[in-house]
Amino acid sequence: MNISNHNQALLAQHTRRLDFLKSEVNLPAGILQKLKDFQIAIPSWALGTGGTRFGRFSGGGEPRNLEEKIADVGLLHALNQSSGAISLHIPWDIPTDPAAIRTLAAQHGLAFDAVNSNTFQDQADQANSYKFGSLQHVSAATRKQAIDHNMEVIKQGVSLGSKALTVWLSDGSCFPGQLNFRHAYERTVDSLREIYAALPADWSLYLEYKAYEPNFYSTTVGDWGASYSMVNKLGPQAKTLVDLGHHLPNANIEQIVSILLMEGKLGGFHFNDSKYGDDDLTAGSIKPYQLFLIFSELVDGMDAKGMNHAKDLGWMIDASHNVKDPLEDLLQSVEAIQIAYAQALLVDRVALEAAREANDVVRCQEILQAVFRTDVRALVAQARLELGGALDPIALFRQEKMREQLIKSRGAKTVATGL
Ligand code: PSV
Ligand code: MN
Repeated sequence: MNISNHNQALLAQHTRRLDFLKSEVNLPAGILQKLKDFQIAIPSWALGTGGTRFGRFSGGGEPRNLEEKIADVGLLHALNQSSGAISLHIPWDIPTDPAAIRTLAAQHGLAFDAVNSNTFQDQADQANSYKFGSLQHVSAATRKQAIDHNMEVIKQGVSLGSKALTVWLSDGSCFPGQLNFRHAYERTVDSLREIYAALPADWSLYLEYKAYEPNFYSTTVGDWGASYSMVNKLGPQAKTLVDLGHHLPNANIEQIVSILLMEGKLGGFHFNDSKYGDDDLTAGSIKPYQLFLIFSELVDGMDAKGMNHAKDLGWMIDASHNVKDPLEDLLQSVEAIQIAYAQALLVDRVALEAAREANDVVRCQEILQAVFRTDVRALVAQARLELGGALDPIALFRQEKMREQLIKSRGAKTVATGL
């Protein structure tokens, strides 16, 4: 891939755009370094075309194994220099030779982000079914099986150098009366306690919540309140994970984030976008203003606590849908996240606070929207350029016919593991 030729061809236009931005906006010191440091983990399950329950339309050249998934993320990282980590889902991805997998990832400049357990599907060789839940299950044997699985995932993660376990439970109920909510909650906490006890000292446990699906009446970890109360019971290494698609319609996610951060219990993020529910659409494709407002709260809350933006929260994408080339889609998601982050860094917090204290509602909106309407793409591209990435990753992906090459080497009918 010839990144420098590509950049050379676009350099004059890029410089013009960046100069214009600099003439319009005062760039705070260190903003480029912050953008350069900010890495967003790619989920291994987003590298193939996502399906719905109605069908799956593979675009071809999908990774057939973990090695090929790592190669795909390596390709993304080479293009944008901001996707330097991969998040694995066990057992969709099993590192049979962890040392070799680590070496391969390191060759691509990749680290291993949070490992994800899966007790929402039954595996062929498993003794007890998760049809009626896993960590909440009425049967102690089923709960134990799910706990053991999580412990096994921690072990796999340790062998790869991961530092966090993400637990998402589909546990809940489909009909009123089916479940004793209190028992389900208590059993889940007890099971989580056992998993938490198996965490290495430098690990975190992220407890992800979701309002509904696949259960349609109740979900045991259904909202941030349930997750927050559980992680508080577990201990300091347990934190809440916010997946943008997991809220009831119109939830004020930026406020949720702000409160969790203030309480020291925000652990990580799954970025995506949606119109209706857990649609798994490209980050920033439907509600870019919401994404910016979320980042504005994140930057404000992290700065208030002196946190390191790049390292102190887990940043991951969790999106995978039916119609786009997955790699192009991920490039779009990463860029949308970086744009929102860059804009959040540009907010004049002193002026905003002063306007708030004066109850100047109009001014508050002006301050935020002036930033949101500023085109910061040249700034994000400059960060990529300085890191050795491509000025226009998607254009280069297409120019170099990368999907065609993947189809040629892997075949047109490959299907990656995942949903
Ligand atoms: C569930 O909808 C979820 O957001 C969880 O993070 C899962 O691990 C992931 O999607 C993949 O199915
Ligand atoms: Mn998720």
